[in-house]
Amino acid sequence: MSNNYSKSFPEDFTWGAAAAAYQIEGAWDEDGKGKSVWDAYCNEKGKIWDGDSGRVACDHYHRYSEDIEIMQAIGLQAYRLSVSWPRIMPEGKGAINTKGLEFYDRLIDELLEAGITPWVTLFHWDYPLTLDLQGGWLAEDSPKWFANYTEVVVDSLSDRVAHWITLNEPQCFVGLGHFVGCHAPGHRMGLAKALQIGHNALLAHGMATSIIRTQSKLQASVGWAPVGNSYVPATSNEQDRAAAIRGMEKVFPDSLWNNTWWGDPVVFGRYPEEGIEIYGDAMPKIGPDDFDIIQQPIDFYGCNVYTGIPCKAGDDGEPSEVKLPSGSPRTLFQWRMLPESIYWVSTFLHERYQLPLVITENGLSCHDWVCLDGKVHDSQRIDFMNRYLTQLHRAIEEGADIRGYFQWSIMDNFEWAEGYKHRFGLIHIDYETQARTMKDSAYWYKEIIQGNGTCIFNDSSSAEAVPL
Ligand code: GBH
Repeated sequence: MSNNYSKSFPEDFTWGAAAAAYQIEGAWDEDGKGKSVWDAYCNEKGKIWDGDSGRVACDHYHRYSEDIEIMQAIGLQAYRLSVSWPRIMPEGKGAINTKGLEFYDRLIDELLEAGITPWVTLFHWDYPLTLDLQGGWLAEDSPKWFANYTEVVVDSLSDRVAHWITLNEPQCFVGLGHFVGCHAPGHRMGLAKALQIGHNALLAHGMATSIIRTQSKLQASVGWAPVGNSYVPATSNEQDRAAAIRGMEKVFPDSLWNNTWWGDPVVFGRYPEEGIEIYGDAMPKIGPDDFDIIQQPIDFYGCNVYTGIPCKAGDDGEPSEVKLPSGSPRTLFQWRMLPESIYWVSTFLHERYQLPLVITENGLSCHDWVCLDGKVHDSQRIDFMNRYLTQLHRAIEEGADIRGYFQWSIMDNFEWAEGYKHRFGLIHIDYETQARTMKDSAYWYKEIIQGNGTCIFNDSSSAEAVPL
C-alpha cells in the first residue's frame, strides 16, 4: 500500500469554499430587497421539504462578520459568494438599491481585511421575480437585463474583486427550473423553450464576460461554473475508458445534463453537431451574431462535481451504466460517492477545452453528530474530501491544469427543494439559535490548506478502477 504523504498541489493553487446568496443570507425582504423567484416558489405549497424557505436561512446578511472570522480560522484562501440580483435591483432592471449594494461592499471589505480573496458569482439562481413575470429567461431581452445588472455589480465591486463567475449551473436553473419544474420558478416549458432559455443564458454569459473584461477596474479573471455528467469507467480497459469519455461528450436527447451542449458554444462558438441533430425542431432561434457574443475568451473553466455514473462500453461503444453492488457508498442525498468522477470530468474538460480549470464546487451532505463536548463529527465528509482530492491530484499529476478547489459549502444552508434536510457545510448551523460550530471537517480542511494538500492520505483504494 502506497501512502502518499508527499503529495503537494501546485504552488499557487487556490483553496476555497463556496456558498450562494439565497442559500445563506436570509433577510429576504430587508433594506429594500426585491423578491426572487425562490421567494415566490417557497410560498407554494408542497414544493420545499417541510415547507421551508430561505427567508432566514443562516442569517448571513447580519452575521457575515462572524462567518468571515470562522473562514479565517479555517485558513480559507478564497471564498466564492454570489450576489443576489433582486437585492441590488429589486425589479431586476432600472432602480438600484444602494443598501443592497452596501451589504456586498461590507462583505468584500471584511473578506479582504481577513486575507480572503472573494470570488463573485453573478447568478446563482435567485432571479428577480418581476422579470420572471415579464417573460423571464425566455424573453428576448433577458440577456440584456443580465448585462445591465452585471454593469451595476462590476461598477460597484470591481475595484476590489478580480475573480468572477458569470452563471452557476445553467443545467440546473434551465433544466430543473424551466423544464422539469422542481426548482424555482417551477415552469415546465417543454424542450424547445428550455433550449431557447439555455441559449439566452449563454448570451447572458457572453455579454457579462465582455462587460467584466472591458469595465473592470482591476485586471479581471472570468469564468463560469457549469455542472455536467461525469462518467467513470468500471474497468481500466480501453473500450470502457473510451465509453466514459464518450458519455461526457455526448448530448442526450432527453436531458440537459450535458457538458458539451453548454461548453462548446462558450469555448468553440458553436453547438455540438450531435445536439443540433437530435434536438432538431426544438433547436433555439440563433441570431447571426449570437456566437460572437457567446464565445468570449474566458480565463478559467469552472467545474462543479459531486458524483458520477459508473459505466462500461456497450456493444456499440456507447456508455452503458454499471450497477454497483448494493450498499456501495452514497452520500445522504443518495448520490454515489465516486471519487474518480472528479478525475474523469476534469481530465475530459482539460482535454476538450484546453483551459485552466477550477473546481468551483465539490462536497456532500452527510450525517453529522453534535456531541456533548460541543464538537460536530462528520467523518464521512473528511473521507469523501480525502478521496476526491486524491483523484484531483491524480488529474493534475497527469497534466490537467487545475488552479483551485472550492468545497461546497462553507456552512450548512438552505438546500433548495430539500430545505434544511441536507447539511453540506464545513460549519454546522444550529437553525434555532444560529450558533456556528466548526465541524471536524473544517479542522481537517484547515490542515490540508496549510500543507497545500501534502497531508492527503492516499490509501490507494480508489486509485485505479471502480471495483465491480
Ligand atoms: C449544486 O448543484 C448547486 O450549485 C448548489 O447550490 C447546491 O447547494 C449543491 O450543488 C448541492 O446540491 O445522478 O442522482 O446522483 C448540484 C447539481 C445535480 C449535482 C444532480 C448532482 C446528480 C444526482 N446536482 N447531480 S444523481
